[in-house]
Amino acid sequence: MSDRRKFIKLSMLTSAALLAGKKLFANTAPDPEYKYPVVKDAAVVVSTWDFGKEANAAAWTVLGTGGRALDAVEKGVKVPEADPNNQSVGLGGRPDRDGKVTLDACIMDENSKCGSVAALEHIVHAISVARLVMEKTPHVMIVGDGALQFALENGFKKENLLTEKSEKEWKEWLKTSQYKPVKNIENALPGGKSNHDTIGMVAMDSNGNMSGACTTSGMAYKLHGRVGDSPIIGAGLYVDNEVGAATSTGVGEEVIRIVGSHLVVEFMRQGNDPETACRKAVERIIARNPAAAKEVQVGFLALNKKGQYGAYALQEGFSYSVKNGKVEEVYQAKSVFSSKKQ
Ligand code: SD4
Repeated sequence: MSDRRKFIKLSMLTSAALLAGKKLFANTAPDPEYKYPVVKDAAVVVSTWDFGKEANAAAWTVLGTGGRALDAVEKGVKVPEADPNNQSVGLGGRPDRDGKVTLDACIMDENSKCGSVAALEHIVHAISVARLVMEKTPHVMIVGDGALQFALENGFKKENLLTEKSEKEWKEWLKTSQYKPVKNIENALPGGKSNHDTIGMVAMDSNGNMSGACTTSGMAYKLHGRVGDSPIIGAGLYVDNEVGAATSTGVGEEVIRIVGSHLVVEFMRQGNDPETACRKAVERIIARNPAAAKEVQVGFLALNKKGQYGAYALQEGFSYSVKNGKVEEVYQAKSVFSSKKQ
């Protein structure tokens, strides 16, 4: 090929690549509206499930007095962590199949700083260990024995997290040893009280800064060492201070596959409101594996920079709690599948 022909071919290829690039960019460019103006004093906190209401109240003691969202979410999620009757977070959490309570938690602030612990044993406030990882180490994530060692070196107290109640239930479970996540177990307790799982909390403070926290004992009777979505930045939690924040609950394996919380934030960046962004992420799970999606629960919860919030779940029964200057409520999220429709 002559040099001239080579040159023409190359410039044609380059133009085609540029055009393709332009098209690609046009498809992924952020909505021009995505940089929301900061609404002063628009402090708000949202969290998963109905027990989030109590956690939100604790977070509000920080947000309502002009404090930082990061401090608010840590303080908020410490409430269910310390509650022995909440069998899915911290003290009293259901153990793995070997009878060990192993905790997963992560935290993220308005500067994209983040910290995480996974498969952590014997420490009630996994979220505070995650925060310490964020603030005192060059790392994002510390797991297992290393996480315990780090916590103990930093003054955390070693405790037995397995309560009598959780131990009794585990021994009962051992009789069959059937491992299958039960969808909608959140409706199982009398009086409509939640029996689910994992607190994910995201908040915006009165300076318009966002943070999030997520903490759990994970799926009950999991394999020892199993880690879910909750401590994984982007899966169980994601915060982008320009756009918004999201968190998830449910079967973590499904959330990790689609990097769920990050996906929700990206959908918001494209101009979707929080509920639509959550619905689109749920639909992505279904698109990946329609048959499996019918059998499990996953819920997403999101907050944007305007202080708007929304949620969506695979199955009915996912509730979320909201607190701002005007509202203190528990809402039922919409879902794709419903027992009424089936
Ligand atoms: C996990 N996502 O470990 C957590 C559990 C959960 O509702 O949120 N259940 O997979």
